[in-house]
Amino acid sequence: MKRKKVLLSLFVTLLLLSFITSGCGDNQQAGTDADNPIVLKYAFFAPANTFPAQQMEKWKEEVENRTNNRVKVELFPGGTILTDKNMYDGVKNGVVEMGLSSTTYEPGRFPLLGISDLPSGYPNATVASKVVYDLIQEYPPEAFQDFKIITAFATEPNYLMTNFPVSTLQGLQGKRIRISSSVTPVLTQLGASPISMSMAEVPQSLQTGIVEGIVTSREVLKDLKLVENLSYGVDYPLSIVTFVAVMNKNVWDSLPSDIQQVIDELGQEMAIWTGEYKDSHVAESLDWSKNNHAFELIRLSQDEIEAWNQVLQPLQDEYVADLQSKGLPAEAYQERLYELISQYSQ
Ligand code: 3IO
Repeated sequence: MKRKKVLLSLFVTLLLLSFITSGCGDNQQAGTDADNPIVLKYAFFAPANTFPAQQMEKWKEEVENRTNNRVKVELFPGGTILTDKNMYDGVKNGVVEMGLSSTTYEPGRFPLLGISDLPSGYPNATVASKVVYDLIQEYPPEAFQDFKIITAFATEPNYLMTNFPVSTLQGLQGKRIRISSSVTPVLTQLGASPISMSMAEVPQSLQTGIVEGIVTSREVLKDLKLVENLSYGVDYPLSIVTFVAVMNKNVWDSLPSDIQQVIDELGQEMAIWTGEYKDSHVAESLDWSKNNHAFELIRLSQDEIEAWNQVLQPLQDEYVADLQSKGLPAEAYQERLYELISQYSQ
């Protein structure tokens, strides 16, 4: 009797063991070969044909190639999983492994980045992206402490685009103009009524007349067909918008070190690639908009340029002084900003 019982329990144990080991076979460590890749879901708030989403496609291609497909990247642009409102929190909470959003959309959360977003004389998106990428490495934002920063880049300096012609400050007073939220003081200084919203909401707001114009980079005239509601631009460079792509920290820590190395190598490369893509795309969009939609870029008179300079000039210094008085290294950051702009503009 007793012997039968022992045999039975031995049999049950062996059966369990075989279940467990076969289970292990299916769960073989991901990332060791292309048949069992590490899957990274990567989300963004705006449509797939916009430049930040094109950056994601390029990153996916490079990471998959350079890891021999041991990593598989799944892209979710268009706000399908996370929007600009919950992107970074969603990544932190593990809704997706990676997310791309704009620090400029979140006033107060990234105080030092707010300095480099204000008008600083960037010649184009390539220089702005290189500068912002370096600043983020040198001054890692506290709000990203629990994230791995994957890459960062920026727009070209943004321009005012409207459905009515603007050639003076006077003509802008009280107009409802969309801008991204951290840089609304730019429009307040110019005398307009700023309305902040995500780029994802811009097309409809223009169509329904909620706003009469926008401040942003000019590739969206073509990519989002905004030229259908915007006939004029003012040829005066304003603030930039900064983007940072992040990965969940636990996911990052779990990656094999050679895969981490591939991703780290791509950080600055992607900043440069995106800046260059963006600049060529802006040129193409402007040509297309002028030729197909009679879009007009208005040059300000010298007197007007001086008037615009005068109202905008104090903005950055005042903001820096405020942050400095709160104990942040704002002056050092600002100094480094101009050093990097001049270094990368050569
Ligand atoms: C942007 C955001 C999403 C898709 C395309 C885009 N082009 C420029 C931006 C930055 C932005 O939101 C802004 O306020 O200029």
